[in-house]
Amino acid sequence: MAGLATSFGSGAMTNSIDDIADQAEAFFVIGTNTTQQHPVIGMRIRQAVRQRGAVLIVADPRRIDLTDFATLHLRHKSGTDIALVNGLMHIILANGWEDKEFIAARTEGFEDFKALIETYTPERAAEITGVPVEQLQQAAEILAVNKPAAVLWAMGITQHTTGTHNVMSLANLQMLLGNMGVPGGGTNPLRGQNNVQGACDLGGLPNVYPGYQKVTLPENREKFAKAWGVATGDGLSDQVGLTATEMMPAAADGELKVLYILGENPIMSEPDTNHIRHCLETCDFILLQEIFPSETSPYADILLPGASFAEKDGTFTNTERRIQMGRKAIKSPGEAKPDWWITAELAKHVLAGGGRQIAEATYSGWDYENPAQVMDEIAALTPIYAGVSHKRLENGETFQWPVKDKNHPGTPILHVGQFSRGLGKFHAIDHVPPAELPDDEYPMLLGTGRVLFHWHGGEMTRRSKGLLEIYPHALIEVNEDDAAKLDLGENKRVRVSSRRGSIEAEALVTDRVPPGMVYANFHFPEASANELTIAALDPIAKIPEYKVCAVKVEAA
Ligand SMILES: Nc1nc2c(c(=O)[nH]1)N[C@H]1C(S)=C(S)[C@@H](COP(=O)(O)OP(=O)(O)OC[C@H]3O[C@@H](n4cnc5c(=O)[nH]c(N)nc54)[C@H](O)[C@@H]3O)O[C@H]1N2
Ligand SMILES: Nc1nc2c(c(=O)[nH]1)N[C@H]1C(S)=C(S)[C@@H](COP(=O)(O)OP(=O)(O)OC[C@H]3O[C@@H](n4cnc5c(=O)[nH]c(N)nc54)[C@H](O)[C@@H]3O)O[C@H]1N2
Ligand SMILES: [Mo]
Repeated sequence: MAGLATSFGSGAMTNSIDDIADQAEAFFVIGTNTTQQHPVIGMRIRQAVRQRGAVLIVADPRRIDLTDFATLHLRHKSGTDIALVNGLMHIILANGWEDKEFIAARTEGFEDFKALIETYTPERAAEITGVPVEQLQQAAEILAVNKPAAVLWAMGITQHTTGTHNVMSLANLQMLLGNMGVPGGGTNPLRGQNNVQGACDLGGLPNVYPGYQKVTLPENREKFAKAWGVATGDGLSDQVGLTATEMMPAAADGELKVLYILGENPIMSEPDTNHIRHCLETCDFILLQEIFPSETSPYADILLPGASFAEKDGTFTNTERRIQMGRKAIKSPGEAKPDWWITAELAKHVLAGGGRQIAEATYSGWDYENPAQVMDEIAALTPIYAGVSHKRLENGETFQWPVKDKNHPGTPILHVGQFSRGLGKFHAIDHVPPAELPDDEYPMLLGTGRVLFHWHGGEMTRRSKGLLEIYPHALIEVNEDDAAKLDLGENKRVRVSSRRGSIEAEALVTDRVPPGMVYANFHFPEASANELTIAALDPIAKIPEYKVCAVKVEAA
């Protein structure tokens, strides 16, 4: 789901956690609830502010915990990040605060970009975002004075129909300020799942082979066909495949007949649950590989038991591109097997069933004995992982990709001296409103996300007694003014409805959300935010607009 392609190639942090934490003079934290969702990084930011006086700007519609440590909280309306950042860049340019040397030497497309930015006067930006002009001025000045500044973001930026453009705007900002390729700066998407970075790196995306090698390039297809023993003529497809969010409607249309779902719980995590139920019911055959029976299992024809992280060896690649060893600590229950083993067995059976054989292959042909062999194959075919082996990791080495060869130490900062595409490109990006905004019928804005105590669909965390004691059921954040208007009374139950569905839960009456906004999570099946969300997708990354839709809120 992640894997946002930016103008810098892959969607990865350009810098390391250490160098940002130790060397950023300022942090621009936009759309990441860092202390709750990336607590280690959140703690490092708090320390940088408290212990060495780093300046923190938070841009978030909600008053998240980090705002207590911030010099400035820009509380813009959800879905107006482009207008916000364009407004800041307008002020930077108007004052001559841009890094002229960096722009001349390292970038292109500046003139077109500048022409668009000129139209985002502070007044216009304030009008769209709801942030006062004085705060925009103050934020621009903080970024101009405090160099380097690191920009950090997460799902508050990407989960929009303008997600890719939101990211490009932040890249524009960092190039304008000359904050790229230096310690303490950079564009830093905080990746979510422990190994989402690794999954994207190794081809868990519909358009690339491992290491972001495009499937549309004939030389890449040839290389992998040869290595994998795909018979000539058979060939590897030159077509870009479907994203998870495109597969669901394709299943409902009958275009897609079989779904192999591995480590995902779409009934809880995909947008518009009613629609997802329909998609899964329509699909001919569903194979689900899980560590628990989940809300999705009733839709599966076959459930394959996977071994959990603690029951297998392998690597995780974390948010700062760091490749780390995970080791088997306990035995798997029952018949559970590591995912790599199940997938390899499945592949062998599919090949045999189709009467096909693997031609002479440079690599295994699925006969792996252990995950170290899988990594050897990865290294041989994936330039950014070329120097990675379990042996090096077992010897205590630790590295961030690209790791160019067996002696290469890895790469803590990307784009030092040069961007991967040569010159960094400025993009002229206009504000476009979210797909569905409040109206008379559904007058409030719903945002969705997570809480510290639970993990996504809650399959894992709802099995923990301790966590359930602290956070036993869904809570929906409702502003104090709205709660008073709704006359919620003692039991504080609310019904929240959208054009797609309806949920009932207890309200958390708070000033964390502004008036007119409610915030729900998707940790509990009896009141999951995704009953309400809209399956409107970013046209480039195909990520859903989880962060904005229109709802009506009533006392229940
Ligand atoms: N405890 C816990 N930790 C997790 C996870 C979990 O489920 N539980 N999940 C992991 C995963 S996979 C991910 S992707 C990350 C997600 O980490 P985050 O993205 O930090 O978490 P979210 O709660 O989705 O939302 C982030 C913030 O975006 C803000 N926001 C909403 N709309 C907008 C907007 O229009 N603009 C801006 N600028 N901000 C907006 C929200 O108020 C919220 O504070 O967390 C990871 N860490
Ligand atoms: N409304 C709303 N919806 C969202 C989001 C949001 O902010 N708002 N965020 C989105 C984001 S960023 C994400 S990442 C998704 C996450 O959505 P999912 O990926 O669906 O959620 P998870 O709970 O992380 O993982 C799914 C399942 O994997 C299983 N599992 C765990 N370990 C293993 C393993 O080793 N092997 C196998 N085979 N299975 C395993 C777990 O039991 C769990 O049921 O949710 C998305 N959905
Ligand atoms: Mo995520």
